[in-house]
Amino acid sequence: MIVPKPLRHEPRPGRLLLDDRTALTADPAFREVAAWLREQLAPVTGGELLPAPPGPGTITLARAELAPEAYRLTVGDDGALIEAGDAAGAFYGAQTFRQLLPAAAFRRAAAGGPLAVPGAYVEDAPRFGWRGCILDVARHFLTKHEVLRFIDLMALHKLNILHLHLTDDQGWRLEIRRYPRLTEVGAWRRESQMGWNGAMDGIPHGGYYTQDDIREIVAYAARRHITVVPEIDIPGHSQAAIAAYPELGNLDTPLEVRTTWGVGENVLNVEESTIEFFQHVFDEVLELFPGEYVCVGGDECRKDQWKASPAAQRRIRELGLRDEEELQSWFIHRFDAYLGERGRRLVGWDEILEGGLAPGAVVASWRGDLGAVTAARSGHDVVNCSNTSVYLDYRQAPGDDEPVPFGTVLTLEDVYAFDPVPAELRGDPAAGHVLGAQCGVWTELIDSSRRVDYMVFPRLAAFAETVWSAPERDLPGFRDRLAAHLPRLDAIGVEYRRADGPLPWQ
Ligand code: TNX
Repeated sequence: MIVPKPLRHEPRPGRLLLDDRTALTADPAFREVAAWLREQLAPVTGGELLPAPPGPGTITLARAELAPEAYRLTVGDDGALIEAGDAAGAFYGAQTFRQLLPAAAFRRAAAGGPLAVPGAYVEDAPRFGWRGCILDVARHFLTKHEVLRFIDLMALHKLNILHLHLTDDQGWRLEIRRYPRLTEVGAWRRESQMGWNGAMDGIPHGGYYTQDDIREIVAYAARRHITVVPEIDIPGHSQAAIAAYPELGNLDTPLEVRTTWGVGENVLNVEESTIEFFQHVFDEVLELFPGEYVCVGGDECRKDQWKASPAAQRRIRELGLRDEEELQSWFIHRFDAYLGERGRRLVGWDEILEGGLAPGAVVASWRGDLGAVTAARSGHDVVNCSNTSVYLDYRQAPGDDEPVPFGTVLTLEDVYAFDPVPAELRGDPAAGHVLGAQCGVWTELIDSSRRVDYMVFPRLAAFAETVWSAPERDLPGFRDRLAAHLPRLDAIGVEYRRADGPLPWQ
């Protein structure tokens, strides 16, 4: 019972017994995957899984002519064979192999006897190349260790993109050497609003990642075949940066790091010095994040201050623009050009479609399916992040006892029914522009790692099937797989939402 569902999974005669003498041998191209698998299995078998020639009882990672990320796994009396064409495929084969073991194999202690792996043949490859999750560490900070743990949980579900939302009105979470106040001031807020419209809690909140922390997170993710896509959200959602450097804003009066939720009116000004400031920020971001994609946000930028600002109006006239929408588009284009010159691709929320968009830009579409359809039809690659289907900050049930009672109800079944290719695009060649999907973990009301667990699991298992598995849906089959999967989450120590509702919550 493997999650996400593989393309093919058949029982085979025989079984493999793992114990402290089990050997593990790998093609040199898969050395890192072998090291990772040893780290997972050694505490459980009590052995070192030393290399040995393929033979009875041995786990072998071998190369084969297979597509990127694809793998084949064969288990029988004479051992386990994981075949792949690249290290990512070998890694996914190793993840599936772990799931063939009893759930006790997900603990970090000896299983107390040999572990039986039933004979099996698995053939597998992902449906989409972009299998992502947005983690908002700006509204509520997650410690480095919590992020590393989250990366492991993503990898268990064969996700490969961590979109890290590093900045917002309520916090700036990334050390920038050139502008230390971004974290000295921008990483801390006085208090937070309780509930979407609630009273203030009076409790200071904050935290940030040093550049060394980020290098560690990126390397840790890379070893699990996950690319971290950083997001620095501009020109809206920027109040924490303006609090640190008031010259970035449109007002004469100082601002504090925002303490309430919702879409704020404090946005960046459009001075050349502000664009330069953020290009300097991105210079450091690009050093830290080697992946091709870099997100500049671009969502929910209110135009009130630009309308009232003589400087912004002058800019509109100088550039011959029609209105503030075009000003925002011009702003985003500046960063598109900047990133393009450095061999990167811009990712932005679907508002970047308004007022024209640079051709290479990738649209992260969040407002239902609409942005995805528009972006794909106009020839842009798109990642479907639909808030009506995969926003995991939305409540899971209507009850008053939901610990995070935000948004419309989005059940496990709703997430499972999601298709990254919107219905309107089916049969349309433009569907080829859909790179995949990302679920969203926005954290206005998710103020701890425990709550992340509760909101994300087990819905992440359903989401993983929508991006990895074949498009056909089989809800009873998914429920069976999930029944086998939950004990794995229990063994890891994930406090997921139970089918019968929340446990008493402090
Ligand atoms: C919309 S998704 C936002 C976020 C919020 C989220 C809450 C997006 C681009 N903007 O800033 O956190 O809704 O669900």
